[in-house]
Amino acid sequence: MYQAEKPVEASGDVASLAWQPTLFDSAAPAPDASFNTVKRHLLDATAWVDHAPGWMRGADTLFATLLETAPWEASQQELYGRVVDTPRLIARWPYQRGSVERPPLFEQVRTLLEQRYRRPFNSVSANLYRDGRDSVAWHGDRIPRTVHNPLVATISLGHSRRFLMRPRGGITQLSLTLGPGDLVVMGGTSQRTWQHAIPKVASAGPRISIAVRHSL
Ligand SMILES: O=C(O)CCC(=O)C(=O)O
Repeated sequence: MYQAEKPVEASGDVASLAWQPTLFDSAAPAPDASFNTVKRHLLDATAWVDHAPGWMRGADTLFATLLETAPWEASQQELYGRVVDTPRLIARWPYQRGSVERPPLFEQVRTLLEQRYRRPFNSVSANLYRDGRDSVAWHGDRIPRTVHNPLVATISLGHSRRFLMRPRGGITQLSLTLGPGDLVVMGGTSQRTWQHAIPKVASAGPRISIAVRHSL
């Protein structure tokens, strides 16, 4: 289905996206080291998802910073033999790319996740869903088979969107509404035997998800 995404020149001024911060969240970004709000959803005997609502304090501030400073790129992908635009922008912070500095907060997030889940979280990227037409189709993250049961964490910023999970090729079994600051961690066999998606919707403001993965 999906082939590798190929970067193309980013178009459009992302900083001008219609963005209405919530009234109460102008705090400095800070993840919740206590993980107090986390709730585990057991998908089956081998796969699970943790959801911690509001885990990242200051989500609106972080949203505004990333919107302006992240290295957003448009890309294209081959879908059923046709080259189409990927319906979202993606920013990557590879270790070896000296010109793009990772925001220091990412290191704090990584440390907290590694302490809690006892696994390395060694890659970070972000998705920008500009409006309700942007989405991510059903997929499991493509992580080398050498990584046993990879963990994938996402932090949601900006407007709320629905996050769906289904057994590979099956019907939706979990639907979470992800609001600003929510943390999701998918674990066990969830990337191998389950799929996840952010479906298109008739209307939505911009949303960013930061994805932190055990992928090397
Ligand atoms: O935006 C999200 O919450 C999910 C992102 C995702 O599925 C991905 O980056 O592979």
